[in-house]
Amino acid sequence: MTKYNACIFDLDGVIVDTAVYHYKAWKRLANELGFDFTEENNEKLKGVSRVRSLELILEWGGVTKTEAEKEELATRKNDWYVEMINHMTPAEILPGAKEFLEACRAAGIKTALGSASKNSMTILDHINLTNLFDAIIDGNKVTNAKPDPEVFLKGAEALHVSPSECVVFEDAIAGVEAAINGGMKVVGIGSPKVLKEADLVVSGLNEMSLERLNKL
Ligand code: B16
Ligand code: MG
Repeated sequence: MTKYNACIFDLDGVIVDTAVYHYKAWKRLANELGFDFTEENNEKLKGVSRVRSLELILEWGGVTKTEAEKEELATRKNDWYVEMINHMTPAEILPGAKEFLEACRAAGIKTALGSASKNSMTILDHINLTNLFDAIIDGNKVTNAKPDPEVFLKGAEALHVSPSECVVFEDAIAGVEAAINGGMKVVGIGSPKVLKEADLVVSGLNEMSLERLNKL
């Protein structure tokens, strides 16, 4: 018997590191607009939606754009980003992610994806992990961004479980807050100094086991 019936996984920073591709594409856009974009600022965009990311970048660059221009800029960035993720392979799956997903499923624990990315399906297909998720809730299916719990609550609903039966895996502060706001347990992926509110923090899914899950 397992204590929890479902695990919901964020994508970027938990299953794969797509932040490097987001960074390259945003930097290229910022440079075309005449300013630079640092890796430090890129950190602040983890888990943040595409539109909100663009608004923050324009703010940092001291640039104002109309809604129509913003739409064009977001599309331009996304085209470069998609070009890069189209070359992703299963070798880019973060250590332990596939193994932990398989262990969950073998133990009868349902799995869902809960990501802000509208490109989630493209990424999962390229890394060959689509089949390990019972439900996929991505940026195309939600209207409220994390820390709103919508993405995780929709995940629980799709898996036919209550929030108290779920454990969320998240690398972003806003994502950890979203899980807590949804009444779910949460495992932070990253630094305990940053993800202070998580029930447990590990450096990657390679540090997770069903035993640790049951102790939450
Ligand atoms: P897209 P996650 C997030 O993924 C990324 O961390 C964030 O940097 C990105 O802006 C967001 O997805 C939207 O991505 O432009 O592909 O729709 O961490 O929620 O899996
Ligand atoms: Mg993330």
